[in-house]
Amino acid sequence: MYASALLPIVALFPVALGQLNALAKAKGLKYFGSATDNSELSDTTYVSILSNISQFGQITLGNTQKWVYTEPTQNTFSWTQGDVITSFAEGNGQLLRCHNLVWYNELPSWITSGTWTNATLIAAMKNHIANEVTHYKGQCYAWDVVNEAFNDDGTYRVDVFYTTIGPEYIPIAFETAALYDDTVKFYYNDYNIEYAGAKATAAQNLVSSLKARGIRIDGVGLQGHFIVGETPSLASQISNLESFTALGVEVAYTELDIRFSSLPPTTAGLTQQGTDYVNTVMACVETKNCVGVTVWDFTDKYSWIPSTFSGQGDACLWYSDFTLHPAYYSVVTALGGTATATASTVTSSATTLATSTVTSTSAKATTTSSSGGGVAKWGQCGGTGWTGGTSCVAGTTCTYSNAYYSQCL
Ligand code: 9MR
Repeated sequence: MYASALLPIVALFPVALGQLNALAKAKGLKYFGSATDNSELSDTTYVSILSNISQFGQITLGNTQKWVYTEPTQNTFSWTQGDVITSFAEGNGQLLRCHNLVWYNELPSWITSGTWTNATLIAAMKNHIANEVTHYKGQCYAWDVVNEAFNDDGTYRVDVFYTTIGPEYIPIAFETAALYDDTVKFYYNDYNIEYAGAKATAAQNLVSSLKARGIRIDGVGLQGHFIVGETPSLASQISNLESFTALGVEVAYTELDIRFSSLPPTTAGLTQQGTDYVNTVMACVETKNCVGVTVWDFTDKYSWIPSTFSGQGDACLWYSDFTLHPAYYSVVTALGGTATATASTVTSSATTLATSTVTSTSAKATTTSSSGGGVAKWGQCGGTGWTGGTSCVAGTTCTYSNAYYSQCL
């Protein structure tokens, strides 16, 4: 353990940082969370981070509550995989966002290739919703009842439900879900509704029309699959969130990730990614009735991006090797935490610390510094409320990232 009882030891502990969920809650959110999937839960490093409630207070099932997993054969239900994740979250004391009940994707072939009438598909959909909501009753904070029902131009997405039942499948889904759980929040969830436009307007019209008919809808999930440098500004995100909350629903960012459209990222790109994450997280913090932010997995190791968008990625807050993106530090700082790379020191009882070599275990996000040299590369050097050092080690410059964060780059 210690090399000597007489010598001071500088322990190479991970950097001391604020933690996302604890900080988000202190700012008034209900949670900062992450999606996960069953196969990832055999990765012990991954699990140790995900289980830490200071870091993540909420879990979303990335896949295994979808229709193809839960009702692979008509009226034969399979909860085994979903239950693994709901038990995991429950064991950690984490909230659950349950995802999803009706979506065009990940449907079993008996639905997509079936021969349906309006009446038979409504019956099948109602049966699915009834069974799934009942099974998970009392476990979920929120349910994504209908997912991604609109095209980007605000028209309805054409899928088996729309083609067979028409747009009425959406009110029927919400109305049915409400019969089976009084307490869970029922959400509509979609992407490209994080800024004003035809699709956001369509989602808002849906909320208004459901409410006008007395059908319960409690929330709208804005997925937040963004691209570095193309993420909407803080002000436009707040104003967009408010256009939803004005309708009497809560909102949440439900699937946040901010990808690079080409790799590897540049230093400037990593700084921009931090700004983009901060603008999104802080938009939620600054909007009354925005309840939380969920990242669509926290590490690039398990991100869906590279397999869907070839050549793109590094969209998460942790790299594939579990070191931290600079954006992590930006978010922590914006949430009022301490984002300076510091190391803990351990000294023997009889000695005092004589050296100041500080080494981080996080290769990408922090670096080695020596005594008297200023803030280390990647460290924070400015921003609202910052009281630490403002000059950087030789070879790096204190670079403005956003109002909350400047960084030695
Ligand atoms: O991350 C999910 C990926 O593992 C699945 O292959 C994919 C298809 O089921 O779904 C991904 O999650 C999606 C989410 O359910 C809805 N919004 C878009 C997400 C990314 O595609």
